[in-house]
Amino acid sequence: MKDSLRSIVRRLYECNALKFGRFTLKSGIESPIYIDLRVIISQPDLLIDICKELHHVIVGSGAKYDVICGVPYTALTLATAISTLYPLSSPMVMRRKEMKNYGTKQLLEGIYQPGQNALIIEDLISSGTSILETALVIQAAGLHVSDAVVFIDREQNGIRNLESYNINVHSVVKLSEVMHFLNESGFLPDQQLSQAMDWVRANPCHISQVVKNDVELAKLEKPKPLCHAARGRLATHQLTKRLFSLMEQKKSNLCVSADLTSAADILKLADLVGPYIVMLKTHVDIIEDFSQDFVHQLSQLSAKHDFVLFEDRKFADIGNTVALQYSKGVFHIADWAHLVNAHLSPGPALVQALKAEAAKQSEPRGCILIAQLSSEGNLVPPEYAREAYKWANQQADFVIGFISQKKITHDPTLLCFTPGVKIVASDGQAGGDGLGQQYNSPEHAIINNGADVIIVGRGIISLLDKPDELISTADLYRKRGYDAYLETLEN
Ligand code: S5P
Repeated sequence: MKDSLRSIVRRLYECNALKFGRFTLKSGIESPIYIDLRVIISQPDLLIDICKELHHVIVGSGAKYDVICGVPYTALTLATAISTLYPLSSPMVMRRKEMKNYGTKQLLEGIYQPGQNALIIEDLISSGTSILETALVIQAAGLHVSDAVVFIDREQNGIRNLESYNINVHSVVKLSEVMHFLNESGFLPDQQLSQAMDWVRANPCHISQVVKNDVELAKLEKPKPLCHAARGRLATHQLTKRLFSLMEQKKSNLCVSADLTSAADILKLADLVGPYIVMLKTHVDIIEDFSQDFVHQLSQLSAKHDFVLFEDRKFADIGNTVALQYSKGVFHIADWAHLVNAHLSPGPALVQALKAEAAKQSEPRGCILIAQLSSEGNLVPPEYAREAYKWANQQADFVIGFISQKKITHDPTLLCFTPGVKIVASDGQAGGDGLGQQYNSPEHAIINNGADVIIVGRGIISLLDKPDELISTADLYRKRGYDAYLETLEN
């Protein structure tokens, strides 16, 4: 333990913030340790030293945040001190524990905007319940919480508990380190040390059931839907902004899937449907006469009609391989595709590798994660959706959304792209293609399942030989998709 921390721990011990003996906790359980960090509020020097250590960990954690929020009450003082010690990096918001019965009735005070990131500050973590309660209030105000920084980790499972709620907790010091230091300094006899260590190990804490229920409720509660323009303003990724702006301008949420095997056919399709779409999706590995000239012409059409190019490569290998598949080979995908997609199964390094390749391009590049598939009997497990959301938060400068049958998050800056869409005579479920594909109508995908962009292949491209019909059908998908989006705004 470094000297500055030793000095803090010694002072905490001297002011009875750390006690060893026999104590009955609020829960009725007997404990050999009692930690009460509230006393630090009366010792400004100690408080400032603790805040400097917390700030050191905040910087080291790499957490991205716009505001900080202390868990009331003790950590409110810590957050305030951090905010005043480091005013440029740490504006503060404050969580109320009780709702006012006058005025704004808000539970989060201060200046903030939906879509911003909040970093939680806490003095001590046992189960993680208090941090989670605070995160819920912050999230209800429309901000994201991905990280929390605590001074002492009691090592009773709190950090792991919060991991399953997508909150990474970084601690300054662990309780075992504190106790070993006190033991070495002669304050804590060997026997008491081993008793306390055994007790900590034998008493893991759990998140309170009440808060667990609140989390489930919060997930079900749909925030008021925002229009494309508002979501575009909140987004930080250039391609997300561009897509929302195109959706607004073209009154379209249509992506056509150009699953054709001839370069000329794809170019013909792109030119015909260009005015009605926001995105064109390709599978370049099915083109029999692929060439760099084709890519050049396709990019020109993307500029002419203003749509985004999405190569549906579904990367699914180790980082080194996907990096090569993305930028090398015959296709040089990174050179021309604004967006690509990736499976989660190989692990997050795959996305990092793609991102590193993307950074070599002069134009912005983005990635869509495959959270769910449309095909019957697919083996994508339900946990992928939660994991995909976590990765999207961690790589917000690269991941713009998900391929998914249902909206997996109400985060307004992340897009839900839904394939398996077809118009049929009857509404709702629209059958399949006999090869595992399962279709929904545009209305079902958008209104019931929360799609932001519908991906349509054969429902449109099968009409390539009848250009007039192809155009009117593309426009019909555009109109039905956009009307369905407008209906979601009214609900
Ligand atoms: O879950 C999925 C994911 C994708 S990207 N289901 C899909 O069908 N897709 C792709 O969307 C698929 O590879 C194809 O290119 C397109 C759907 O085509 P359609 O002809 O069935 O509309």
